[in-house]
Amino acid sequence: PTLGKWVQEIADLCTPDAVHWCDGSQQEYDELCQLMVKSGTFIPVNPKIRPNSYICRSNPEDVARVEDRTFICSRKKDDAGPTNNWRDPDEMKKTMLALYKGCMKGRTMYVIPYSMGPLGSEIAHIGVEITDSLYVVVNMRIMTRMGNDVLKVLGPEGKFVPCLHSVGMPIEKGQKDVPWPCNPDNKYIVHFPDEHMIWSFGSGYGGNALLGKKCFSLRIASVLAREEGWMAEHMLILGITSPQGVKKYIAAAFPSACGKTNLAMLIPTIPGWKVECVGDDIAWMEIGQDGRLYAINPEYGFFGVAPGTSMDSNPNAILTLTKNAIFTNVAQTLDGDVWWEGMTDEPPEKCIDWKGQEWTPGCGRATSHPNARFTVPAAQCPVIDPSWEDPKGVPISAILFGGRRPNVIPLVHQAFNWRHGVFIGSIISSEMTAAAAGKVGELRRDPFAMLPFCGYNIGDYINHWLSFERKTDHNKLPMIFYVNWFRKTADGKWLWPGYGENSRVLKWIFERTEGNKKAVETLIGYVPSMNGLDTLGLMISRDNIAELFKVDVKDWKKEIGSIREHFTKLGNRLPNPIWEELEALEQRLSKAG
Ligand code: SAT
Ligand code: MN
Repeated sequence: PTLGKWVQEIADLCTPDAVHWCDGSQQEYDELCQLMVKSGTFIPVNPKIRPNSYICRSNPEDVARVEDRTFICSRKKDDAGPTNNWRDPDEMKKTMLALYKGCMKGRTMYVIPYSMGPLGSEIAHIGVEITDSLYVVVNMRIMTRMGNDVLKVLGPEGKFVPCLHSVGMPIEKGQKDVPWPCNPDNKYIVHFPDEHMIWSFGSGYGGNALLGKKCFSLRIASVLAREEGWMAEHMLILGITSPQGVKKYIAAAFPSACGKTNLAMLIPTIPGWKVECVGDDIAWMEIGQDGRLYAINPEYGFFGVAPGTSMDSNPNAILTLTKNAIFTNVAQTLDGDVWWEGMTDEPPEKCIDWKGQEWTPGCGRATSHPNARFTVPAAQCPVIDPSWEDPKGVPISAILFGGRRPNVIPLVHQAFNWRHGVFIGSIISSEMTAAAAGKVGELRRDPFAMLPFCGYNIGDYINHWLSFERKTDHNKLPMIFYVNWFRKTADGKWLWPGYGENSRVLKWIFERTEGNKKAVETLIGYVPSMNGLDTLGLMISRDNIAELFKVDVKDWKKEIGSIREHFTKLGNRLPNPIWEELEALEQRLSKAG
């Protein structure tokens, strides 16, 4: 009844031509895809190469998340905190109601009941997205568990997060629709944390429009998690098995487009080790009955960055993409397949680029947008973890933080303890990527890789992290590490090969969680001892290894200034223990010279 009433209210407001309740079936999916083929939104990929797959080209003004158009509308401004755009919720509703009025004219309104997390899992939550975008419907079917089964779990009185989305482009009588409707001048990605509600307008792309993902599973879920004592994090989850058959799970937070998908399904280069994938973007975690931290992947598919994905960089992703995939803003080859920068060594002789124009090598343009994406069912991943749908989650032994830093941050270091680990998470810094509209390459601090995704005051969020120290035995909490695959030499060459070779770092981390002593204490944490990192068979000079683990006092002293500036910006709710960690680091550095 609550759901029906809300759907009716929205239909009255947005005045669509029809309302369609999504049942989530394959037949429905196929029919909707066919509708988009007919309208020119979808181009089928050659079915002999990739069955049941489509290419989609977005409006060039709608290609990424828009952080400056993303709002947290808590009652009090302070509860959104210094890292979020805030607007008064009543004002925002007024503005948006005016935009929503009649906005679905000429379109069908789709109602998508979906579950984040395995149906019926205690950690799972239900949302209902209303949208006028067919693209959103079919992507949500890949990214979430959606349809009739969710309504059954919801029942007549069940709680759900209402998510309203419109591309903001009504079709007037006699007007022809466009392949990618949107409203570039009026984008709003809005969260009402006090009501656990999401309103989005004007964009059809990724996290702006697939509201189960960043909007629900991170921004609103982080609010729920704080209220209910769990964690909603921007983390991949992987399982790693040693040659002795011991299996552990690791969660890792990196900013968008920093290689979470690659790490989550990596193929180790060291013999006998195996990595399996639970999730590539989001982890919901809570303390289990045994006092350990358990994680689920609330998603059902991958929405990964296409450019750079190849049989070399991420073979398991390529093998996942052999069917049932949607490719957005990639190129189409002459034989009707997809291509993007880095997919193969040689570019195609000719292709149609992501804007629909003919492309030849050397023409000076890229074939694909740098934030081009694939959407694909997670279950198709050849190394999907057998426990990836376990409703109680998987026990986490280590948490990794990381970002893109060409210098200063070593390849890997381990926090002294949980509190120091929280400090490390709070200072993550990374060069910005094309995942968000903005200044690509510019360095920014991105605490816990949650800067664009934390739905409340970041100081309170960091305090919530600290509180886990009191929720369970310290020795049952995951160990915390900071990794940086992106170190470069002074002349701009990679210091570390990355990709599958990162398994060497995972191995060291695995062994640390078993109490291995192959580490030395430095001013910033533990790093591998001289022969601690397994480099057998790797062509890397001892100088480079030394460089990768060097803790340069001068560099770190400079870093202190930048961290202090960052902390000051995080505002007066930043917990004292975090300031104390900074002071302790500063003291260790000044004693060292
Ligand atoms: O567009 S998304 O927000 O889903 C992708 C990302 O930024 O990680
Ligand atoms: Mn992400």
